[in-house]
Parts: sequence; C-alpha cells; structure tokens
Amino acid sequence: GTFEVPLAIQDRCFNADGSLFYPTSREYFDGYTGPYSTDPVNPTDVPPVWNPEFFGNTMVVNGKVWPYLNVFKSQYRFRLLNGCCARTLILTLSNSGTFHQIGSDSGFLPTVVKSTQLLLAAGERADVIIDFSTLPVGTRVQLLNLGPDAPFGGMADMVSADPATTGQVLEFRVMWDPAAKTVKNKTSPPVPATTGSTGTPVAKLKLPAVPKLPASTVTRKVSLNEIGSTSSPAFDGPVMGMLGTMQFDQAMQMDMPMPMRWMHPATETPKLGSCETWEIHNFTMDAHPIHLHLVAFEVVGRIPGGAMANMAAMTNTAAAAIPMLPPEPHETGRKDTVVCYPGDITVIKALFDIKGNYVWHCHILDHEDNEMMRPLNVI
Ligand SMILES: [Cu+2]
Repeated sequence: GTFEVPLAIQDRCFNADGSLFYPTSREYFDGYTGPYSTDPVNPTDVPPVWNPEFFGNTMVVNGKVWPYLNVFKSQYRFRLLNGCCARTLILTLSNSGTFHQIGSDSGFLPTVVKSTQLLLAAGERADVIIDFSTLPVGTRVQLLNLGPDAPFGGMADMVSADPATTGQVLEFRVMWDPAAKTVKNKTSPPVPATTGSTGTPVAKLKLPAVPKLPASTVTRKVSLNEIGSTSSPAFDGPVMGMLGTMQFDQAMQMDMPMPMRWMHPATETPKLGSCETWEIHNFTMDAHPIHLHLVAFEVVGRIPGGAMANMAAMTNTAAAAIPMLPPEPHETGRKDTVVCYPGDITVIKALFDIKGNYVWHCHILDHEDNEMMRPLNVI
C-alpha cells in the first residue's frame, strides 16, 4: 500500500547504451591478466572470467537508478532487501534519523530495535519504520550507504563507499501534510487519495513474541574456506570459495576444515524434525552472509576469532575459552541468512521441519556461483 513500500537495493554497472555491464575477465577484479585455466600452453587454476566479488558503481532501487520517493508527513514501513551481488550495505539517513526495525529475514523481531545505522549483507532483509511526521513539507532526506566498494570484513579498517556515487541510495521527499486540507505548493504532485497512515505509532507498537526453538540434539561444525591459486607462482589470489565440514585429523589431533565442492555427496543431512546447532567456522578474510534454504533459524551468537584461535593453538578447545557474543539486537528474530565474520565461529540453531533436498550457500552471488554452495538434504 501507500505506506508500506518494498525497497530492493542493488549496485550495478551500466554500459553507455544503458545495458547492464558485468565483467567478462578476471582482470577487472585484481588486474591479473593470466595465464588462466583456459590457456592452451600453460593452463593454471585461475578461472578466466570469475570475479571474486563484483561491485557496481551505481545504486539501483527497485530497478531505478538513484530514485526519489514522495512521502507524506507520516510514518512509513519499508521492506528492505540487499539484492547486491556482493556488497554489504550499511544504511544511514542524511538527517541522522532513526530506523525502527520491526522484522528481519523470517518475521518480526520480539521488540522494536532503534538504530541510526543498518547493516544488511547480500540476501538479508530488514522490515523498518521511518517516521517523516515531524519533518516540514519540503524536507529531503537521503538514504545513504557506508558499505564499502570492496569486500567487507567487518567495521574495523573499513573504507566507506564513495559518497558521490555508491554512498547514495535514494531520496525521500516530504511532499504532503495529511493534516492540511489543501496543498499550498502548486508545484507539488497531486495528493494521493489516501490522507495519512492509520497505522499504530511506532512508539506504541507491540510486536508478537518470537517462539523459541526446542533444544538441539546435534551439533554440526561446518567451514567457510577460500582457495588460493597454487599453479601460478606469480599469483596467489583466490580461485574459488568453498563450504565444507570440519573433520577430525589424526595427525593434528583436532578438527580441520574439509572444503567440499557442490558435486561432492551431501554431508549436511539433518533428520526430519531434528533441531541442530551449526557452528560455522570462517577461515577466510571476508564476512560471508550464509543462507540456509527452507528453515528459519535462531542466531545463537558469535565466538569472535574462535575458528582462528583453535588453529593457532592447534586444539579444538581454545575457542571455548572465548566468551560468546550474543546476537545483535536486529538478529533476535528468526533469520535465514547470517553474517559470518572472518575468523569467527558463528552459531545458529535450526529446526529442520521440511523433508527434501535443498541447499545452503554464501549469499555473495560471486561466491555462491563458484563452489560456495552445498546440498542440504533433510532426510
Ligand atoms: Cu561468501
């Protein structure tokens, strides 16, 4: 309706004729000009086309480049989606206004979460209320983005998006006062038939409780891995991302990451009706938004640096000494995508209540499409 607007945000590149641009060579990403795996004389393990992460130079909302939206002096509900290939969005409002977040990927939050900065990784959603009712007619508020024009590894050392381009997303223009009987500004667009939101003011909003999942009976360790080139001595950049298991190594006497390809037999095979805890060990330098199909999971928390701490100490137990961070306030509802930061163990809990063959994958599309996807078969 008028006061509930879906906003699918993407970064894209365009050719001069308006058609979409997408790189056709690895060189676009990091300048590596070959030899590639297709080289007839000296084939390497570097794919010729794959870009580890694609970043567009133009922001697009619902398919429109840098659009504006005329709004009433009223509160609005926006259903935000990060539809970028790779970019993590960190959204702010130019008037330092507040996002009242009421829901995330898979339903409502237990309470309204207020923030002035909203992090959305690729594939994540946020259900937010923005209140324009106190702003004078004529006010313009920009939805801005700080999320970097480069792979995201966390807030530390992050270089924000270019404020002249990808730092801007869209503009809200407060055009109409629903309390006024007439529109004084003749240049205003015609007032829509509706005259203001009748929704509950956000300050009085009571959200439904989020039911807790049952106790889990299985703990499953999985891993996020980046595979570097080994065949090209002058180049050690990534050639693919891989999900995998953690497997006990007799020589090391500890669990080690076992990266697997899409074509390898399914290893994540929860029993129908079972509730499982997944520990996601991230051995890469990037944050990966990990997405499980057809479940709505709980984010249990994060053990910061836990995956790397175990590796450094060459034991399974070093991470256990690190206090687990609770989920972020905006992660306290059910979710289907969770940001897994570099070196961390990210812990989720899911009830596998639908039988069948599904997938779990990184929601960075460039990762998903180069081996960062695995079967998820509920048996
Ligand atoms: Cu990824």
